[in-house]
Amino acid sequence: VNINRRLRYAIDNGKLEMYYQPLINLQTGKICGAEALMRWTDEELGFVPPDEFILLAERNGLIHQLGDFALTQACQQAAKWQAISPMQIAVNFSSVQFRDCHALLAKIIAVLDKTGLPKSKLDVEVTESLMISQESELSSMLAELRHLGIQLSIDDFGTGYSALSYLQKYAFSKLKIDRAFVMNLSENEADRSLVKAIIAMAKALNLKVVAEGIEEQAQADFLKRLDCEYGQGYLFSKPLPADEFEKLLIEDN
Ligand code: G
Ligand code: G
Ligand code: G
Ligand code: MN
Ligand code: NA
Repeated sequence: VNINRRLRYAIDNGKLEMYYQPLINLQTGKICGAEALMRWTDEELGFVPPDEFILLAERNGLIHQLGDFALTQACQQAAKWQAISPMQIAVNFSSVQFRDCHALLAKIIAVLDKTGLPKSKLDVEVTESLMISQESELSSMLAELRHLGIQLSIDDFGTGYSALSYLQKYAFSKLKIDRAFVMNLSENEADRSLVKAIIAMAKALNLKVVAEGIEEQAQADFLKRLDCEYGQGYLFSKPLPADEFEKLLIEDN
C-alpha cells in the first residue's frame, strides 16, 4: 500500500476528521476552549497516528492541504459553538506551513472572514522548531497575527532545542508545557521544580500557561496551586469527535 497515495485519497474524499480536546480553566474546572487534532482512519491502513502522517505530509507537501482542512473545519465548528460558549479554538500549525508566511497569513484571515469566527477566538499553535528558522519575514508575520488579535501559543514547550530568546522576540499569548513534564509530577521532585520554574518564567513574561497531558487529579491540584491557568488531558477528556465535544460543551454551560 502506498501511504502517500492513500493520504491524497483521504484528502480528496473527505476521509480526514477533526477531533476536539477540551481546554479546561483549572481554577473553575470549566471548558474554555478546545484543541483541534486531526484523525485519519484509512480503509486499507487502518488508524494512522497523526504524528506519522503529519511528518509524511511535511515531506510530500500535502501538509498545506491538511493544514487548510484543519483550520477551516476548526474555525467553522468554533464559530458555531460560540452560540453555546465564548470558547477558543487552538489549531496546530507545522513549521513547513510558515515557509510562505504571506500566503499563510492571508489564508488565516480568509478563513476567519469566511467562517465568521472572531479573531480573538483562534489560537495558532506553533512549536519551538519554528523558532530555529531564521526567516526574516517570520517575525513580522507573527507580529501581524497578534496585531489582528489572533492568539499565538508555543506548543510542546521544553522539548525543542531552540534558545529561550524567542520568548522575548515574539509576542506569544500562551505557553503549553509538554506532557513529558506533567506526566511524573506526583513522583518526581525534579519535574515538580522544573514545572514550577516554567510557570514562574511564563508569568514573568506575561504568558498564560497550559499544562498538557494531565491524567491524575494530583497533577491538576499541584498545577492549580501554582496558578497554572489552563489544563488539558485525559483526566478531563480525550480528544472527541465534534458531536461528542458539542454535547460536553452544552452540559458544561
Ligand atoms: O493527536 P495526537 O492526538 O496523537 O497528535 C499527535 C501529534 O500530531 C501532535 O504533535 C499534534 O500536534 C499533531 N497534530 C495533530 N493534529 C494536527 C494538525 O491538524 N496539524 C498539525 N500540524 N499537527 C497536528
Ligand atoms: O483513546 P482510545 O482509548 O479510544 O484509543 C483506542 C485506540 O484507538 C488506540 O489504540 C489508539 O491508537 C486509537 N485511536 C486513538 N485516537 C483515535 C481516534 O481519534 N480515532 C480512531 N479511530 N482511533 C484512535
Ligand atoms: O503535540 P500536541 O500537544 O499538539 O499533541 C497533543 C497530543 O497529546 C495528542 O496526541 C493528544 O491525543 C495527546 N494527549 C492529550 N491528552 C493526553 C493525556 O492526558 N495523556 C497522553 N498520554 N496524551 C494526551
Ligand atoms: Mn498542540
Ligand atoms: Na503539545
